[in-house]
Amino acid sequence: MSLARRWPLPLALLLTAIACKDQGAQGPAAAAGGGGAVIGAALSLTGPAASYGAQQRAGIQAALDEVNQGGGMKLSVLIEDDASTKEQGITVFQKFINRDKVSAIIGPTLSNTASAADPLAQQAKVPVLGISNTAATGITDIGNYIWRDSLTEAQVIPGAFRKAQEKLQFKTAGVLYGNDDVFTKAGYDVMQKALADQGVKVVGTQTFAKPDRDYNAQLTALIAAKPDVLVVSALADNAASIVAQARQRGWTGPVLGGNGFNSPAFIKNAGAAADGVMVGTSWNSLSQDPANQKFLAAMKKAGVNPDQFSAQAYTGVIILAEAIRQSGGKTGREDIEAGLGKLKDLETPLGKFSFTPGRDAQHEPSVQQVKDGKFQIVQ
Ligand code: 1QQ
Repeated sequence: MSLARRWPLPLALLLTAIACKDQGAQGPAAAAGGGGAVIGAALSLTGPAASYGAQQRAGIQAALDEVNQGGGMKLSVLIEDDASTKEQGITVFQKFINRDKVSAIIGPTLSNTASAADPLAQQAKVPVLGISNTAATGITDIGNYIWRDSLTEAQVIPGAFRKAQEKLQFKTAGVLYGNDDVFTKAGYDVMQKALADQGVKVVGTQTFAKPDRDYNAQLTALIAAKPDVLVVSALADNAASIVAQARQRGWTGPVLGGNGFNSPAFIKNAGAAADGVMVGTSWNSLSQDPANQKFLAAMKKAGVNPDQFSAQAYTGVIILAEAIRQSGGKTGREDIEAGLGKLKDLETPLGKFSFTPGRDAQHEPSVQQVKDGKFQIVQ
């Protein structure tokens, strides 16, 4: 059970701050005493998105060490648990904006939480940099203070599905998606359009909700419709059980996932059932670019197995440091906002990074497939 559910919210927040401090991130005291910019990071450290939050924390810490060791700049990051919920995300944003008076906010982890919390920052004119929000609409269009370094499902899925169709030659699909989450619903909309554009006939569509653990009714119906491919929009925990239960029900065909699948936690929890699953991704783990090699070395040093989420979180800190540089070292909210607007072609682990005019991410996506228990980039 999460901290947030067992204890009243203020105590849960305090415990999270202490827990984070123990694990190396800067606590409020360190941040206040050190000068420089203080950034708030709202990450899902408990709840259904906790596997992403752990990776994000590791990526932020690695980038922070690098920026601060580089000299010339001092950044502190206050990490708080958004508990994978809208309610806790709002509480954390209010604390960052009003109490900690942060210069900018990183996160929150889920689009679902961002849709509720980001409007508070927009209203207070605090720049927000999403590092994993992929719902195509309803995030950066909240307003001009909302930015993200995560490619949307609309930027990734059509290309990934085209590559999958080239390899697998499917003509029909069965679709399963979560209908209680902004990201899983938005991902479904993009998937449905991509399939239609590719001339793939959807022979069945089923839904589930985040708390569900048994998907056998939905899977039985989908498999009975004999699709060539199973398409799933789900967060990592649900995705692992869905794929495992599909294999148990005799499904041997391919599975295409959305961004929720891009976590080693999905592979770990699905086990051998994960083999063959294909998904579009923002991070090319094989990239030989110096920025990616630097990121990989930092994660190795930290003893963390890197993934897309740690790469995007690491990139988030590098982007904010560059925004401060673009503003001549000034760290106010308006300075960072202006600096983000000037940033262009920044070398990052995600590739050469710029923002679109709508403050979304602009860089090359990749496709990966699970083979022998690992994500492998599809060439
Ligand atoms: C979102 C996502 C999740 C799968 C990852 C955090 O992409 O909520 O937008």
